[in-house]
Amino acid sequence: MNKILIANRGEIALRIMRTAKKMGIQTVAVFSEADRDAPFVRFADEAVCIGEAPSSKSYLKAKTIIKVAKELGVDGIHPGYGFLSENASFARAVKRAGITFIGPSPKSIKIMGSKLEAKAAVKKYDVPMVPGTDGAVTDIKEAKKVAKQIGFPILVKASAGGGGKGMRMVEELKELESQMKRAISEAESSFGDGSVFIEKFVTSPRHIEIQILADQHGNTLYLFERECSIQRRHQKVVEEAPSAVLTPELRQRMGEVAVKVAQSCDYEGAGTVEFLLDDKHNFYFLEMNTRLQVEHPVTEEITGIDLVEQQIRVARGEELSFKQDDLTINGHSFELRVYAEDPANNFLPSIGTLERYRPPHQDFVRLDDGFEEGMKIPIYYDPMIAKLVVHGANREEARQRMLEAIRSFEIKGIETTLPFGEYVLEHPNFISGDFDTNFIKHHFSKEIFENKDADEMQVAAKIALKAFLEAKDNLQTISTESANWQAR
Ligand code: MV4
Repeated sequence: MNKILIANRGEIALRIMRTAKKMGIQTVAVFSEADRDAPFVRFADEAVCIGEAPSSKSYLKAKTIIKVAKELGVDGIHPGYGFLSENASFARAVKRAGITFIGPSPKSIKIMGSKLEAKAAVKKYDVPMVPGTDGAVTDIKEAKKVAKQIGFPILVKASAGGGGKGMRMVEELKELESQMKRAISEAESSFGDGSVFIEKFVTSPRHIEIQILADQHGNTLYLFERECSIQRRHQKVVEEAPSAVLTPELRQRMGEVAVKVAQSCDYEGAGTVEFLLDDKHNFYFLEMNTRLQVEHPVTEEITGIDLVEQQIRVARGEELSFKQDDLTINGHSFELRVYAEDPANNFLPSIGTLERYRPPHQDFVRLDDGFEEGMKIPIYYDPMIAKLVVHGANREEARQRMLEAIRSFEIKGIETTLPFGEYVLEHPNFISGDFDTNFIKHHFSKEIFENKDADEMQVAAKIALKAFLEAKDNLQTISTESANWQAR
């Protein structure tokens, strides 16, 4: 492979190009009009503008991208994450054009893109799954029967959904019919596939995912787990590896199950198998993501393996150069996603120019970013502006390094989630590792955030006062009161 095209933008385009260059591979960037001045465009050996800012007119234009690739004599396309990365037709079209798709086969993408096909594929591999229906449910009588058997609350999930899209919780029998109808019509309009299934609702799970790597010669390995429970409305905030709660035995069991999931669809390349882990340490297969994930750096930090390099090697047909027993966990890593969002304002996108952008310069810190001082953050794409990644000999050392990095990261001109990250990393439940996917729902309100420097009792008193005054429906008093209090 002499030249690869990166069908993506921002930090991930840069990150992929860095590895390509390290391997002596030429790089081609494709970019939209909004990204003309972006670092990834300059960093590439060649760059081609493929259209207007909206991704439907640029980063999602499969045909245009393949045409550019052919014209420039590209022999591999890396899709990054998002955009076309999990689009089986794109992977197929790339292959048909005589170009290597740096990722799994269209077949693997298709199977894992459908939760029901995924369940069917893993069926004979002894993979634990949440109690529920195997196939699509259309008949309300049958749905009621299943729901009664497994017990409420239940989730109605769209087969074509994922990452939280197309899910509905049903707490009692009398809501089931209307919720199911709604779920089906939503799935139909959002995904063009109205199939839904039912699962028991696991109340306070952790989200643990296993990184896997498979070559074309039948070798499939697991590169341990990432703990991704700290998320807000399905948007991950902090990830870490390893998880603070897995025992070596559980890690091995989950890793081996993840390998089986990958084998069930003849997977090749890098992939991620998602599990829910309940409070009794039962784990259940949720879905498989057939792409490089945003949070892959924490796995790289603890294993010392460059996942993009491995993706390229596997795509070239090479055999993996290490075995499961060669892999060990070295220390601990955290990733904080820095979003251009205002945590004090319901995480609304914060638009504007990076008037000042001075990342931390510190040992054991890796920053994957795609912007520079003076640049405008385009409103057309994901609001994530950087990934701050740290490594330490243990969890506490890594946590201290992350706090230090957050505090020395200077960003002016836009609001970011950096202070929110600091709040999370300092929270007693985060420090102890005692948290689940409800962490932010339970421990965060913008009142706490606005009063970050006050002690806990004071904050609690303020929240109580605010609730009391709101209940009295005395809005005038609230604003005056809280303003006075703040000033003291
Ligand atoms: C669940 C669940 C509880 N029980 N399934 C959300 C994203 C998608 N991958 C599946 N999701 C969930 N499925 C059952 N049977 C809870 C979630 C869930 C969740 C999962 C992972 C990380 C964060 C989450 C936040 C809310 C709900």
